[in-house]
Amino acid sequence: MELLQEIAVRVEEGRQNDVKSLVETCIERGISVSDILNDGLVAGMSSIGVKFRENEVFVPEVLVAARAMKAGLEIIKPILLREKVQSRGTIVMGTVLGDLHDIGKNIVCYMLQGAGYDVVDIGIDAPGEKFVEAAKESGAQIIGLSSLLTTTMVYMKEVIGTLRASGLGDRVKVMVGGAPVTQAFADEIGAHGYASDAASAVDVVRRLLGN
Ligand code: B1M
Repeated sequence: MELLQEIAVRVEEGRQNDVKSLVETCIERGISVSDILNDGLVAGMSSIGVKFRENEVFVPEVLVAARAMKAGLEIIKPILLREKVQSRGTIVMGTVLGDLHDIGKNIVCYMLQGAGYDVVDIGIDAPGEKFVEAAKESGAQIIGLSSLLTTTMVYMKEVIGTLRASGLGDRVKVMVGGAPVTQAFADEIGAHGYASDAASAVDVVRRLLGN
């Protein structure tokens, strides 16, 4: 099997040691880090993302694959930064105030990183000001809000209000997601995008950024 294709398969299988040594072999053989990223690591993560959306695999497999992808990413990251391979954009991601659920949010972060975006993960229980501050510092184009509770999803609207009040409202778009969140709710609170799962989140970001 071709090396890059094998990386994709091993990412899907969650075999992080294999991914690491394959990535190292690719680097030794002079394969470009963009190819390793796009045709190996990202290809594997995209494939697992589609299977996850279609209920062919479940959360544990996605987390293990994400870890394997991250292990490979860590090796190429310094070279990527040196080579200044252009990031496709920056997204601030967090779980809103009062909410401690982060498994889904973390998967969304991994998928976005796997798709070539920079992600600033501000964690859980995050107030609106923290999203705004992180967006200012990082120059993010998108803020991603996750919520798993019907009691905390209402806070998303407040975050959008805080963003508008900060003056960043014109430049920074808002994507929302999480089990109780729907497209209708996203429209109601004025979010720019809604994604029901991690693979769709990547599609939404691509649409919002036009890349
Ligand atoms: Co909680 N919990 N929980 N819980 N918990 C739920 C969400 C619940 C549905 C369980 C139930 O009652 N059936 C219920 C919510 C009810 C409701 O509001 N309608 C609930 C409750 C009530 C609570 C507590 C209040 C329980 C209590 O203490 N009495 C409490 C609240 C704590 C708090 O947040 N303040 C609580 C606590 C916890 C734990 C800490 C024990 C733990 C969280 C651990 C952690 O996250 N580190 C936990 C868990 C694990 C769950 C369940 C079992 C699983 C959630 C999960 O990780 N799913 C959940 C029941 C369930 O969903 N079956 C439940 C897997 C994950 C991959 O899916 O998070 O949906 P999900 O993410 C998906 C999509 O939603 C989407 O992509 C992800 C990947 O495809 N997505 C986005 C998510 N964020 C996105 C953002 C995007 C785009 C897409 O763009 C920005």
